[in-house]
Amino acid sequence: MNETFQFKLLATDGKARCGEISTPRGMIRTPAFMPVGTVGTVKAMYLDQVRELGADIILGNTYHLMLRPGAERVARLGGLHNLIRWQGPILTDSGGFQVMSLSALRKLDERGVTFKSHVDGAIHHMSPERSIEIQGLLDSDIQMQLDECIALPAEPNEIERAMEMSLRWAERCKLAFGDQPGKAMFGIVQGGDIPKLRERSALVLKELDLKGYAIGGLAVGEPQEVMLDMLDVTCPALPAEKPRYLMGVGTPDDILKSVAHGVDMFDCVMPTRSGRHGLAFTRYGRINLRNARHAEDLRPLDEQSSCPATRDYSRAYLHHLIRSNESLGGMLLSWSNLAYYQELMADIRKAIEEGRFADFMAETIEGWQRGDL
Ligand code: PRF
Repeated sequence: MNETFQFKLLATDGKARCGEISTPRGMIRTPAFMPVGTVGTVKAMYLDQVRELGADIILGNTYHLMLRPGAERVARLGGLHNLIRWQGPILTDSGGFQVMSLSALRKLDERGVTFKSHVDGAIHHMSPERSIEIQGLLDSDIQMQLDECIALPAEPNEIERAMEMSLRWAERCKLAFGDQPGKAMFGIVQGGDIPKLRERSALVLKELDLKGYAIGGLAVGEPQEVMLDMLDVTCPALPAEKPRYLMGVGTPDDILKSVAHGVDMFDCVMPTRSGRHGLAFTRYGRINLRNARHAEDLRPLDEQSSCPATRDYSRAYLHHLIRSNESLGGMLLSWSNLAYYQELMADIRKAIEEGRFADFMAETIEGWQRGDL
């Protein structure tokens, strides 16, 4: 097993890239989709299932885990991997993004972010250094810098201020992280929907010579076209030999198109959260199982799938479970959706390796549009 963190590009096809990140805890095949395990569980899934579907890495959240069960407690319990029984690599988000979206009372300035816990109302302060310390206590393999993400639309001044502060925080996080050969700390490109700011953010982070780069501040209210335009200016400004991670994205369509622009890693609650709400992602596009038209439909979601949830259960039964608020409904649809996402990533990697990514993308989108009826 490799004792250092390394990224190897295996093939490119247009701007799309296929590669491998090796870590002491295992290999991550890219383009990769990382299922979200916010509080130390990929909701409604057994981690054995998650692994079996082909996920090489999962994501955890600093914000949630620091509040409950607490970072120091996780460390005493032997680290996050041992606690949750996931032996592969884990990436943790730094906390700032979740503080801003989940905490009712919060204040952010140069020193970091102060906020009121949504669990017990206690006041917490998180500096860039403390975020890295917490991610270390969790024993996270890929740690993220603390950053400030601005929702769009926003004033250019505000976007620039947050981007510049995020750059200063990147430097502080790099220093706090130090030299850990088997682990990585990623910087996060910000800059909203302004190309010049995106370029500057990427260039300054590039000079910090980090082991990987995330692209943040996208999929926060802007049209998909704007997100893809920002990838167009950001990706070429980042070093080709380092992995690129588009945070919090997205739908299968977002993922496919972002791969075409040069992105290597993704995470999103979409497959699990939508699954719990009755929405299935399939080769035929989205199917809303709450809809009455499925009440007497004995067909499975996709008879050709290798996932039992997708292949063996009738739409009528899934409809009934979702309408009855039964936990099994959310479990089966989370399973089916994560299977679809992982299958999509495997197909994407294969298409890039075989130099037919553009054709694969066109066929896949056509399949979603054609539907199954
Ligand atoms: N920053 C961090 N986490 C994030 C984002 C960000 O900008 C996003 C934006 N899509 C999702 N998660 N730290």
